[in-house]
Amino acid sequence: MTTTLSRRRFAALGAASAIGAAVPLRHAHAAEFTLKWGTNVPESHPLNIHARKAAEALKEATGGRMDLQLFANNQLGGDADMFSQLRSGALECFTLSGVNVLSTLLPSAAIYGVGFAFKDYPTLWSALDGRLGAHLRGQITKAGFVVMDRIWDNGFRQVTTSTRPIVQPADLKGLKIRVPVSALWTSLFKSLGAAPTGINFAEVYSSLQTKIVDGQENPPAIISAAKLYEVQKYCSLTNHMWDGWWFLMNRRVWAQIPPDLQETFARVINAAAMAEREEVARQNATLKADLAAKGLIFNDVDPAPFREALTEAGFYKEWKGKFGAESWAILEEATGTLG
Ligand code: X2X
Repeated sequence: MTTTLSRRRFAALGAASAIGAAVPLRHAHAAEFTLKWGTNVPESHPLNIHARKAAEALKEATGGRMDLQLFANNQLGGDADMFSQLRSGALECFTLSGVNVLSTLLPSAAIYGVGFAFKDYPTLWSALDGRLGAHLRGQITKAGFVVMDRIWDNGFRQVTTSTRPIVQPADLKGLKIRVPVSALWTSLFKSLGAAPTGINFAEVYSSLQTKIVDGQENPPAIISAAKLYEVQKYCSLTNHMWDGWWFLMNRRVWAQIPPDLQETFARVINAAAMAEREEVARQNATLKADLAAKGLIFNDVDPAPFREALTEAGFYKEWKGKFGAESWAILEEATGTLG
């Protein structure tokens, strides 16, 4: 079988060079490197749209030597499952939140998710494509993973509920709200007086539907892709934190890939991340009208009293202590003084 394939490949090469054309080898043989990529959001989310485009671009750029197979929407299991598959090598690539699962192994990865830290995208991207991002990727690398340079955009997060709009911190009091499985997220909402429960994204729709929780928080692109408007009534524009996905690979898998292909891979993935950021920004700007038409009731939120409530609850002080003075200083270099 192998002989037949390589002979065919040889013949194809000969034919192509004889007519001086680009080698149309892409589908003539199986890929040398087949990599599975798991994501935790529905197919229609820009993360998956651009993941599929990246897979095409990679096939093209490597003449079919690399095949990236997307498993979107928690097909391989929830975040915790995919993370352990990544660590064992059963899953080669996983885009995951630094604040969510990654922080269960590497607590310092959560730092960009500190409540109300970033005020807008320009501040955020200059930090994550700059010194803060480099600092975090250094820690992720030390923890044993390969991480691509560009973080993918999930977005600024908004609180949705089935019960009431959130205008003041007092409106969060006692609210049963789903948060990702993460100490920082739980602490943020506890400090604001809510009753948070850590649940993997795979179970969010059903836990809202069955009223295990009354609220959740995510950016518009996810509220839309996961159809959370079907089980939620209010969307309060709290912008309480930003989150994104680092593209992580299993280190042993990466080490088997020759340097030229590694370089092509990184170039294609990072370019796709930049295109995904543009698409998410576009959606987050235009989706409000669309979601309102589907029945979600929106309200604006002044972040100042929320920030004050967090300061009073000792939230910033506690997390500065946990992350350490050095990392906190790098964060504040971008955000200004917190707390
Ligand atoms: O779990 C979530 O809410 C999600 C999809 O936004 C994350 O990946 C953190």
